[in-house]
Amino acid sequence: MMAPALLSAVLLLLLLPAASADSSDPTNFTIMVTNAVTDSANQTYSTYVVYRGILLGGMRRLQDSNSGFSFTYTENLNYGPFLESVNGLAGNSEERTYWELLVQKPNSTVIRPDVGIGCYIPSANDKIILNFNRY
Ligand code: B12
Repeated sequence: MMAPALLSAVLLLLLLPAASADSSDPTNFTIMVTNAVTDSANQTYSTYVVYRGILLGGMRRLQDSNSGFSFTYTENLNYGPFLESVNGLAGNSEERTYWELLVQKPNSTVIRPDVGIGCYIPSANDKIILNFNRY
């Protein structure tokens, strides 16, 4: 029979690698900028968030790294950050254009999240699609 202290030490050693893989590895994903209005060329960037970090954080990190990616947002009282412009191109209510948030999952399905950039939590290998579109 194993002594309780030894048993605890063995259990801890078995559990530690799993715990650290969860919380200390960055979650890598890409951001693709597309334009359904003018059909201009797509641009793709790579960034990351910390464990369970929000998309907005990964976008800020990318902007701060001088990758050529830039964006602005406005603050909505109820829903938080509303993505206003990407790489100098802004949505416009008169022209009924906006930046749509889509996500291509690693299995290739594309979802349209029901939250914005301040609430969406990227998963590893997501392709975040910022798509200039009409409504
Ligand atoms: C119309 C609408 C839009 C229009 C708004 C433009 C316009 N001038 O009409 C457009 C098409 C741009 C839009 C876009 C999006 N929307 Co919308 N939208 C609505 C809807 C149907 C009505 C809003 C409204 O007119 N309210 C009445 C007016 C008087 O109140 P208001 O405060 O002035 O409304 C403003 C805000 O709602 C804001 N807004 C609209 N959507 C969103 C989303 C986010 C994240 C933010 C911060 C603000 C915001 O735009 C409105 C006009 O200025 C609501 C659902 C509902 N029935 O309420 C969803 C809703 C607000 N949208 C939602 C979402 C998720 C989005 C998108 C993220 C979808 C996507 N995946 O792309 C994008 C935003 C992306 C970005 N650029 O950040 C969610 C927000 C939930 C949440 N907790 O985040 C809602 C609740 C619908 C849902 N799925 O449940 N939306």
